Amino acid sequence: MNKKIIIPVIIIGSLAIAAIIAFNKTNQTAKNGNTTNNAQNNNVAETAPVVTESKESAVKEFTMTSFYEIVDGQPRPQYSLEEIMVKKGDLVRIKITVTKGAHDFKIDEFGVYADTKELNKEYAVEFTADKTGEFIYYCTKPGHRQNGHWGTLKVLDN
Ligand SMILES: [Cu+2]
Repeated sequence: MNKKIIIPVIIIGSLAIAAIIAFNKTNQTAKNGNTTNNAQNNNVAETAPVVTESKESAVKEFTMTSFYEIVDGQPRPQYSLEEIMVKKGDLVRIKITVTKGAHDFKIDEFGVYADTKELNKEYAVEFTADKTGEFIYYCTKPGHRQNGHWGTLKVLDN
Protein backbone atom coordinates (compact mmCIF):
# COMPACT_ATOMS: atom_id res chain seq x y z
CA MET A 1 0.00 0.00 0.00
CA ASN A 2 2.70 2.44 1.01
CA LYS A 3 5.02 1.43 -1.81
CA LYS A 4 2.28 1.96 -4.35
CA ILE A 5 1.87 5.55 -3.22
CA ILE A 6 5.56 6.37 -2.61
CA ILE A 7 6.83 5.36 -6.06
CA PRO A 8 4.46 7.60 -7.99
CA VAL A 9 5.22 10.43 -5.55
CA ILE A 10 8.95 10.01 -6.14
CA ILE A 11 8.45 9.92 -9.93
CA ILE A 12 6.19 12.96 -9.95
CA GLY A 13 8.52 14.75 -7.52
CA SER A 14 11.54 14.01 -9.72
CA LEU A 15 9.72 15.19 -12.80
CA ALA A 16 8.69 18.37 -11.00
CA ILE A 17 12.28 19.09 -9.91
CA ALA A 18 13.58 18.34 -13.40
CA ALA A 19 10.95 20.66 -14.84
CA ILE A 20 11.88 23.45 -12.40
CA ILE A 21 15.59 23.10 -13.22
CA ALA A 22 14.88 23.11 -16.94
CA PHE A 23 12.61 26.16 -16.58
CA ASN A 24 15.26 28.08 -14.60
CA LYS A 25 17.89 27.30 -17.20
CA THR A 26 15.64 28.54 -19.98
CA ASN A 27 14.95 31.71 -18.05
CA GLN A 28 18.63 32.33 -17.49
CA THR A 29 19.38 31.78 -21.14
CA ALA A 30 16.60 34.13 -22.10
CA LYS A 31 17.85 36.73 -19.64
CA ASN A 32 21.40 36.39 -20.89
CA GLY A 33 20.17 36.64 -24.44
CA ASN A 34 18.25 39.81 -23.65
CA THR A 35 21.21 41.30 -21.85
CA THR A 36 23.41 40.64 -24.86
CA ASN A 37 20.86 42.11 -27.24
CA ASN A 38 20.41 45.17 -25.09
CA ALA A 39 24.13 45.70 -24.94
CA GLN A 40 24.33 45.47 -28.72
CA ASN A 41 21.40 47.82 -29.17
CA ASN A 42 22.97 50.28 -26.79
CA ASN A 43 26.19 50.18 -28.70
CA VAL A 44 24.43 50.84 -31.98
CA ALA A 45 22.36 53.62 -30.45
CA GLU A 46 25.40 55.25 -28.91
CA THR A 47 27.68 54.88 -31.92
CA ALA A 48 25.39 55.68 -34.84
CA PRO A 49 24.50 59.33 -34.04
CA VAL A 50 28.13 60.17 -33.30
CA VAL A 51 29.26 58.87 -36.68
CA THR A 52 26.44 60.62 -38.52
CA GLU A 53 27.02 63.85 -36.65
CA SER A 54 30.73 64.00 -37.31
CA LYS A 55 30.23 63.18 -40.98
CA GLU A 56 27.51 65.76 -41.53
CA SER A 57 29.28 68.53 -39.69
CA ALA A 58 32.51 67.88 -41.58
CA VAL A 59 31.18 67.84 -45.16
CA LYS A 60 32.12 71.04 -46.93
CA GLU A 61 30.26 71.44 -50.16
CA PHE A 62 31.11 73.90 -52.92
CA THR A 63 29.41 74.59 -56.20
CA MET A 64 31.11 76.24 -59.14
CA THR A 65 30.74 76.73 -62.84
CA SER A 66 33.53 76.20 -65.32
CA PHE A 67 33.59 78.21 -68.54
CA TYR A 68 35.49 80.65 -70.69
CA GLU A 69 34.88 84.21 -71.68
CA ILE A 70 36.57 86.37 -74.29
CA VAL A 71 38.74 89.10 -72.79
CA ASP A 72 40.53 91.44 -75.22
CA GLY A 73 39.92 88.97 -78.00
CA GLN A 74 41.48 86.09 -76.04
CA PRO A 75 39.62 83.19 -74.44
CA ARG A 76 39.91 83.25 -70.67
CA PRO A 77 38.87 79.90 -69.16
CA GLN A 78 38.05 79.97 -65.46
CA TYR A 79 36.19 78.51 -62.51
CA SER A 80 33.61 80.69 -60.81
CA LEU A 81 35.28 79.92 -57.46
CA GLU A 82 38.89 81.05 -57.36
CA GLU A 83 39.43 79.90 -53.80
CA ILE A 84 38.11 77.13 -51.57
CA MET A 85 38.90 77.02 -47.87
CA VAL A 86 38.42 73.96 -45.66
CA LYS A 87 39.84 72.45 -42.51
CA LYS A 88 42.06 69.42 -42.30
CA GLY A 89 39.94 66.29 -41.98
CA ASP A 90 36.93 67.76 -43.75
CA LEU A 91 35.14 65.71 -46.33
CA VAL A 92 35.12 68.05 -49.33
CA ARG A 93 32.53 67.86 -52.07
CA ILE A 94 32.94 70.09 -55.11
CA LYS A 95 30.21 70.30 -57.70
CA ILE A 96 31.28 71.55 -61.10
CA THR A 97 29.10 72.47 -64.06
CA VAL A 98 30.64 73.48 -67.38
CA THR A 99 28.59 76.18 -69.05
CA LYS A 100 30.88 77.04 -71.95
CA GLY A 101 33.76 75.22 -73.63
CA ALA A 102 35.44 71.87 -72.93
CA HIS A 103 37.07 71.50 -69.53
CA ASP A 104 37.93 69.15 -66.70
CA PHE A 105 38.91 69.40 -63.05
CA LYS A 106 41.99 68.07 -61.29
CA ILE A 107 43.79 68.27 -57.97
CA ASP A 108 47.06 66.37 -58.14
CA GLU A 109 47.77 66.08 -54.40
CA PHE A 110 44.42 64.48 -53.57
CA GLY A 111 44.14 62.25 -56.63
CA VAL A 112 40.97 64.06 -57.66
CA TYR A 113 39.82 64.21 -61.26
CA ALA A 114 36.55 64.82 -63.05
CA ASP A 115 36.19 64.82 -66.79
CA THR A 116 33.43 67.40 -66.91
CA LYS A 117 32.86 66.92 -70.62
CA GLU A 118 29.10 67.35 -70.86
CA LEU A 119 27.80 70.88 -70.97
CA ASN A 120 25.39 71.94 -68.24
CA LYS A 121 25.74 68.68 -66.38
CA GLU A 122 26.73 68.76 -62.73
CA TYR A 123 29.75 66.63 -61.84
CA ALA A 124 30.91 66.07 -58.29
CA VAL A 125 34.24 65.15 -56.78
CA GLU A 126 34.64 64.10 -53.17
CA PHE A 127 37.73 63.65 -51.08
CA THR A 128 39.05 64.03 -47.56
CA ALA A 129 41.34 66.98 -47.03
CA ASP A 130 43.86 64.98 -45.04
CA LYS A 131 46.79 67.36 -45.35
CA THR A 132 47.21 71.06 -44.75
CA GLY A 133 48.54 73.55 -47.24
CA GLU A 134 47.61 75.32 -50.45
CA PHE A 135 46.82 73.22 -53.47
CA ILE A 136 45.89 74.12 -57.02
CA TYR A 137 42.81 72.80 -58.74
CA TYR A 138 43.00 73.24 -62.46
CA CYS A 139 41.85 72.30 -65.93
CA THR A 140 44.18 70.03 -67.89
CA LYS A 141 43.03 71.14 -71.36
CA PRO A 142 45.97 72.56 -73.34
CA GLY A 143 46.65 76.17 -72.44
CA HIS A 144 43.79 76.48 -69.97
CA ARG A 145 45.73 76.52 -66.71
CA GLN A 146 48.19 79.06 -68.13
CA ASN A 147 45.28 81.24 -69.17
CA GLY A 148 43.62 81.24 -65.78
CA HIS A 149 41.69 78.01 -65.49
CA TRP A 150 42.74 77.22 -61.94
CA GLY A 151 42.00 78.06 -58.32
CA THR A 152 43.42 77.55 -54.84
CA LEU A 153 42.31 74.99 -52.30
CA LYS A 154 43.39 76.05 -48.83
CA VAL A 155 43.39 73.37 -46.16
CA LEU A 156 43.82 74.91 -42.73
CA ASP A 157 45.01 73.26 -39.55
CA ASN A 158 42.24 72.65 -37.03
CU1 LIG B 1 39.41 74.53 -69.05
